[in-house]
Amino acid sequence: MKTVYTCFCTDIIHEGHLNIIRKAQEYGNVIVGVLSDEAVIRYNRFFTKNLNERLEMVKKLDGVSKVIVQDEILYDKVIEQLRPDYVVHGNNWQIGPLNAIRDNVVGLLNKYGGEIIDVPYTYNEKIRRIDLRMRQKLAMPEYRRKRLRKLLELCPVVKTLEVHSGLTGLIAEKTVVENDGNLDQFDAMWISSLCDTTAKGKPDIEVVDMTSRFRTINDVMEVTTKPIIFDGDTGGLVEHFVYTVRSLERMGVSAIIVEDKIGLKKNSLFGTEVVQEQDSIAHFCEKISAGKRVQLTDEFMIIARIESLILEKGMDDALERAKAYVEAGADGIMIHSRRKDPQEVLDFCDRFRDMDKTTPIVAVPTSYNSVTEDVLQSHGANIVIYANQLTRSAFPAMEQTARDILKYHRALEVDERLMPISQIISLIDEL
Ligand code: SPV
Ligand code: MG
Repeated sequence: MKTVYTCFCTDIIHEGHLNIIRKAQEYGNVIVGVLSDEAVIRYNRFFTKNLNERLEMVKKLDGVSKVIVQDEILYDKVIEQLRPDYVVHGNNWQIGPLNAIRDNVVGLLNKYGGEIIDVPYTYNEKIRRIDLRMRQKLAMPEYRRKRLRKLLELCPVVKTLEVHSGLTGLIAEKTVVENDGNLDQFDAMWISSLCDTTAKGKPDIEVVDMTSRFRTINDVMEVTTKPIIFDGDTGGLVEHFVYTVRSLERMGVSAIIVEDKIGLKKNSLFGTEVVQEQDSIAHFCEKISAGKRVQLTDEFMIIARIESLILEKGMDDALERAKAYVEAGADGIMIHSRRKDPQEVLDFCDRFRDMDKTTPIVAVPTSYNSVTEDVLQSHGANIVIYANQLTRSAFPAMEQTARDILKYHRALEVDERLMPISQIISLIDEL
């Protein structure tokens, strides 16, 4: 009897999957791989069922002789282990980023004469609705909120992109790339105070009130499923901060990052060029503890952001604060720097890890952008935030277009660098 392998990356079985199994049965004994959480998060949406539930779901299907876990997107391990005569998959993997996986399978099967069977992909209105429903479930607060903690367990580094609108949210949500034969996507979204206020044409000085910031969150949440890290600036008065924590947690935000500045906060990238005051350790600890006290779930995170390096108060001050903030209940530490050289951030990470092996570290490599995620991770960073690059790339493009329309008195000259509307609207899901 020949062996047929197919991998299911799903938490719901529909006629498309049954069709694959029927087809596979024509070739031999059917083994189904169930893709692990670690693997799926690099190119698809999260699952709403855990691995055991997914394994049970597939075991119940008629025509399946064995179920295994496939814990990598690429098939090297699983094909070496099973040496299937055939690998069956929907032909949707012949196009787009999934084609990299197909190429990987073709290469592996060619080594010993295995064959690939591309089954016409079943996609109809019913399946579209099922898929949409699963996505919308993931957007619900109870599914979304806990996902950042889950990602911290699953990912070597949680890749986070700045978003400030529904459209930028969709870019963070849907961008998947193939790179060196592997697939990748962002894990989480950062609602930056800089970019949120810039999009509203206002300075980054806490002048845009929380109600307005929450509207941005809501716009993003309406169209995405990925977890959200909210830039809470200084958090304001302790008496106000507790309300912010409660609201964010209820909305399904996963974390707030609050910085240890007080009074009129300015953007950190100005450093000491403007007057900015750092909070006392005792008062900032009080703020963290107050936030932790009002939190209702174990899922929400309050991450303390240390401005000592920005304000040139030195490494020892940064480390002393990190220790105190964790003791006050902080679920993570963000260390910020405006140097071009990543060394001071890496030194902080090393020294913090000497005293604390587990508290997540967040890094924002805006000015020290030569550092890679791998290097940050090797020094103990867990979350990397690309805090403003979407805004900074969109602004010059829009400004140039405005200039050129004025210059030519028509839009023809700018047209070739514009995305067709049909492509933009293909990003947007219809209910
Ligand atoms: C933001 O994105 O608003 C931040 C990061 O707080 S930074 O602008 O570098 O201060
Ligand atoms: Mg900010």
